[in-house]
Amino acid sequence: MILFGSSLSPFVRKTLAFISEKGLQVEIKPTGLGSTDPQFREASPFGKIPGFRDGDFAISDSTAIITYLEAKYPEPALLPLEPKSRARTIWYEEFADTILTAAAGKLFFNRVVAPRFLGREGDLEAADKAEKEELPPLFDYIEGVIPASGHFVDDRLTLADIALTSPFVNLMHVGVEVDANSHPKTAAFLQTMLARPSFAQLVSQEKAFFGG
Ligand SMILES: N[C@@H](CCC(=O)N[C@@H](CS)C(=O)NCC(=O)O)C(=O)O
Repeated sequence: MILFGSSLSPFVRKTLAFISEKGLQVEIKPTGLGSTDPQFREASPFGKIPGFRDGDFAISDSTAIITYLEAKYPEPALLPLEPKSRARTIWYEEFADTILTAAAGKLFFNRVVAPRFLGREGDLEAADKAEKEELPPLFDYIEGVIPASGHFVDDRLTLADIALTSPFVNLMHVGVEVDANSHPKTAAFLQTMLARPSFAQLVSQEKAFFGG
């Protein structure tokens, strides 16, 4: 199996952590934004990362890749079968992928991606505004819904936990940490998740990349 992308993308990181939690191996083909590599574009026609290939099957989109892998390798089950649990897992994944990543992405894109990878200044005002206005209600929402078990669905590890952790790594790279005083359950959740080998390895590689 081949995954095209870079774990600096929250979508790629989510997919890689999922693959690791499944106990699967994947070859990572480092692929940046805008890559025209024909192999990558065959998997990802609109050039978004991650792209994926398994033999003659190629597809893009983190959710599509994860759906394929969960169906092909059902154990350990990371996407519950019970209808309500399954729907909740997908809700948290969607919340993480769209609402949380949309806000976190404004910080990461403008403070990191634009200056470091695109050679231009980011919109720092937009980043500051997202940090002050968009993130706080999202952190409050997460703190309010996290169960005592520290797992979002079924009191065990699911895709929901993996998806919710990933964008926080991008926030970490721009110096935004969850305050353990105001959001203790979220801070504890992230500490536990980031200590799992599935995330710890990726995060240490990313920190090394940023010279940390
Ligand atoms: N829904 C997609 C989103 C993928 C995505 O937007 N990736 C970004 C990087 S974080 C990207 O490739 N952007 C480049 C572009 O939009 O051209 C997924 O879950 O994989």
